Formats: sequence, C-alpha cells, structure tokens
Amino acid sequence: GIKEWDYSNQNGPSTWVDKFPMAAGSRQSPVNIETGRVETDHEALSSKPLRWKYPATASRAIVNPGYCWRVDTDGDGTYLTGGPLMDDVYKLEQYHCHWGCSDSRGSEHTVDGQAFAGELHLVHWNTTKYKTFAEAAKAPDGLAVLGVFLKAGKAHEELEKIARLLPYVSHKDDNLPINESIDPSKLLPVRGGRAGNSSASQNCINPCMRWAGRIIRPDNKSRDWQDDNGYWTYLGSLTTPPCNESVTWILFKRYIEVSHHQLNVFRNLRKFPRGEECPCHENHGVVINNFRPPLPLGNRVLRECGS
Ligand code: SG7
Ligand code: ZN
Repeated sequence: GIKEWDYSNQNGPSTWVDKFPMAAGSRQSPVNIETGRVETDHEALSSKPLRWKYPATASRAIVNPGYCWRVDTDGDGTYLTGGPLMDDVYKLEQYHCHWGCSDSRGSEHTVDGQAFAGELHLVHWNTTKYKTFAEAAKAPDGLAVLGVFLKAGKAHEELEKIARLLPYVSHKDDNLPINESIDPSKLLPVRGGRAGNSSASQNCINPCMRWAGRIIRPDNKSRDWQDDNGYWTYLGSLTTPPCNESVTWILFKRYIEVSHHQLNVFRNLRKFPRGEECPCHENHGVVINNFRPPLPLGNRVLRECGS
C-alpha cells in the first residue's frame, strides 16, 4: 500500500503536517540544544534523583518496522522515575535507534547545531497515571524517552549484540525473539551511581538543576558539557507521526561510542518487505537518514540536571 509517511523527499518530515496536524504544534521534537547560553542556577525544580532499573531479560524481540530497528521489551520490573518525572513511575516499552547515511549525521536532537552519528531512544510510559501505552501516548505526561547520542569510534559491546541480530531482521516486518540477555542499562552512557542488585542494573543521577548553559562549578571554572554526567530535559513530542505532544525528553550529555562498522550494519536494513521488489529509485531501499530535523524550542524551557 501507499506509505503514509517516511523520510524521503516525497513523504518526509516537511510533509508530515499535511496528514498529521499534531506535527505543526508548538511542543514538537527534536530540538537543537544550545549549551552556550550561560544561565544562573535556579531553585531546585525537582528534588529527586533520576533513577532507572532494567532487568537484563527485558529485551524480548527485535523488529524491523521499515524505518528503524526496534527492540520490544517486557516492561515488568523496569522503571524510570524521579528527576523531571517526579514521583510517577514509567515502564520501558521499547527502544530503537535513528542514524544517518554517514557518521556526521543521524541524530534527531543536535547540540549547538552539531549532529551525532545516531540517537538511541528508550521509550517509557507513565504507569502511575495510565492503564496502557496507547492511553499514555495521548497524555501530556504520558511518555518519557531517554535519549543517548551515538558517536562513531570504538565498537560498543552491548550494541554489538543487536548488530549481530540485525541480519535476521533485514526486511520490513521481520521480527525475531531475543533469547539472550541484552541489558538496556548497558546502552546508557552513565555508570556508577548506586550499585545494582544481582538481577537488574539500577542507576541514578543526583539532582542538581541548572538552566541550560555551560556548567559553572563552585570554583567558577566552566567545563565542557561532554564531561558532565547530567542530562538535559524538556517537554516535547514523538519524533514520528502522529507526533503526539506527550513526551518528557531526557537526553544524556555523555554520548556512547559505536563503531563505523556497527553503524553500517544499521544502514543495511531494508525499508521493503522480504520478497518484494527493491524500490531501487531511492538509496536501494535501505534505512538511512531516519531522523527528523530539529524544530523550534519556542517558549519551552530546556533544563540541565545532574552533576
Ligand atoms: C520509531 O520512533 C519507533 C516508533 C516510535 C517512534 O519510529 O520506535 O515505535 C514503533 C511502535 O514503531 O513511536 C509510539 C512510538 O513509540 C517515535 O518515538 S520517538 O519519539 O522516541 N522517536
Ligand atoms: Zn526515536
């Protein structure tokens, strides 16, 4: 059938508003993060550390929906809470990735106008307030997405487990159960914090809210955002149609490294189903540049948290 949306010239991000009116809203994602704006500390907006826990068995199946790779998870025993989410408890629904055609583009969010090679998204939903993912996806505080920037460099061990499965889901609608342990917390750039228990990794980032801008330490020397264990947070949307304005975005300042080869494995996924003709007119039907470009932050506040 005719595809409703994609990342091509014809049905790409600039056309989404025609079929998905929410895409024209004022709370859209991604955005460009301007770190250079030095702001003074603000009163603590949330006193709770951001905490998460994922059982190593959470990753259940890997899927090729034709526009990314996605790992569907068993939310039981997973949680994300604290920080901008306050006391609400969110469960992990799935994680997926966005990437480019080369290592210099691919992320959805940008930092000071710079794109990364990719961006990993861990999608959670608010189980304190809503009964299902679908219900939460329509609510302004329904979803929370953890975002991790990918930079080309050395190979990533946990992502390698995913890269090794991708040839088995090379075509659209392919789906493969995962029988090994792929630990979502090992995909995050922040380690340490509280030690995890034996069956699941648990981590946290302590509260320390500041306004967007370069970190000002007590010694008044600024340091680069890349040295920081913290995160940026703002209220936004899903980055794909229907672009619901239901996401609290939490973006780690630290990136993770993945190898050029691992990115190339992502770039080999097909947009078309097994057995169908290759639509060779566009990039031989491979999934690349599956990112939405940044949208205006507008009146929204981008907060900087953690230390
Ligand atoms: C990816 O990003 C997929 C979508 C996801 C979308 O295209 O992972 O999920 C499915 C089920 O394919 O949409 C509703 C949803 O999670 C948008 O998520 S994102 O804003 O984190 N990029
Ligand atoms: Zn995403």
